[in-house]
Amino acid sequence: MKIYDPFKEFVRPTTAQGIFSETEVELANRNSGMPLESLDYDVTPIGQHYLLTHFDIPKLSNLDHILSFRGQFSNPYSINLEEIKSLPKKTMAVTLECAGNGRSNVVPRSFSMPWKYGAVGTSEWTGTPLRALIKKAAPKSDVVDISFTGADRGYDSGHEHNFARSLTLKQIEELDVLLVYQMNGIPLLPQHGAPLRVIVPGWYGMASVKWLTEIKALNESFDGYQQTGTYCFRTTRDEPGIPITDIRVKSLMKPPGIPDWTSRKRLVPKGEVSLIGRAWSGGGRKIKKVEVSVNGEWFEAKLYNSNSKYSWIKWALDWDASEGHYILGCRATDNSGQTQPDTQVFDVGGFANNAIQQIEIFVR
Ligand SMILES: Nc1nc2c(c(=O)[nH]1)N[C@H]1C(S)=C(S)[C@@H](COP(=O)(O)O)O[C@H]1N2
Ligand SMILES: [Mo]
Repeated sequence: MKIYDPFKEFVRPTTAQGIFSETEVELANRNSGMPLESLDYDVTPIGQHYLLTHFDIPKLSNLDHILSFRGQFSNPYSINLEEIKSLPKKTMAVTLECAGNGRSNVVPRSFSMPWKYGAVGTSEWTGTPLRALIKKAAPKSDVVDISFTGADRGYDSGHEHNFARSLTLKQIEELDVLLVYQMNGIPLLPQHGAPLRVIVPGWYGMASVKWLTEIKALNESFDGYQQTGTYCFRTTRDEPGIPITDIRVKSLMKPPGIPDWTSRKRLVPKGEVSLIGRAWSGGGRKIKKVEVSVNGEWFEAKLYNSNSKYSWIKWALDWDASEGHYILGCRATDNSGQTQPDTQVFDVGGFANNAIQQIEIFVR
């Protein structure tokens, strides 16, 4: 039997709709999603927040951890966690969503983490604004990109690298980027990036580098694999693609009633049913409207405010359910007029799928 050695020759696996391979199941075990009933919370309890880790979770020590500023800075320096904690503190509620959320529903499916709906969650992130630290390092005048490198290393599609992403100075100026060491009021857990991670509010999760060790100023465009090889919208494999940035408008419903253990279909008692869920958009855009569909008929939901411009909001609708079989869905519209599509436009990597969720219920 031929041994497949992905470190020598990368073969891109094909997928079949509705059939998931053992490797995809293993990825789905490592990278758990938020249970949809957790849509009940403004702030997702830590153990219910989704996880996406490409390589291995590095074992790092809070005591020894050092963040280094290198490359084209006039004042490169290193700083430890205690020093970072003594800087001005900021806590922000931010909804994080993986760009691969919904990938399983894109046909044909890209062979990667097979998310359904759960790669989203909202946390109270505490840290210090990145802007001031970069300013102190003083990027030289020809700097075009700032890269952020994590301690985790591995292979993706034949490329060996540490997980790393970049932002331009202008993006750092405009995006309220935080260097984070606490999640929901407690120190970051190893799987969420301890001791130190980046949070880029309003962007898909890939920008929020975990296990941050190095910030580097570059006088040419950053071309790391996680920036240019993946996380780009593509209609064919070979095109350079369009970099993925801010989150598309989206909403999800907390599945009503009770589930069947394996099929996850729902049984709902007839009468008044309170349908609730969350809606969010990227780039600090506000949600203007959420509509709920019951077998294709639309009703407008009530919206609740959030005190953070980067956090999802709650929506609710009371529905008088009569006996029957239903498909429920919800659709958010943001203040730029963007709304969710019925079906997703194809993307090679299955990224940023914000098509309307479908929940199958039986009312008795
Ligand atoms: N160093 C590092 N940072 C990373 C990743 C990673 O694999 N390594 N995954 C990214 C992706 S794709 C997402 S969606 C978020 C997930 O953050 P969470 O696991 O804390 O929810 O982290 C991002 N930061
Ligand atoms: Mo992600």
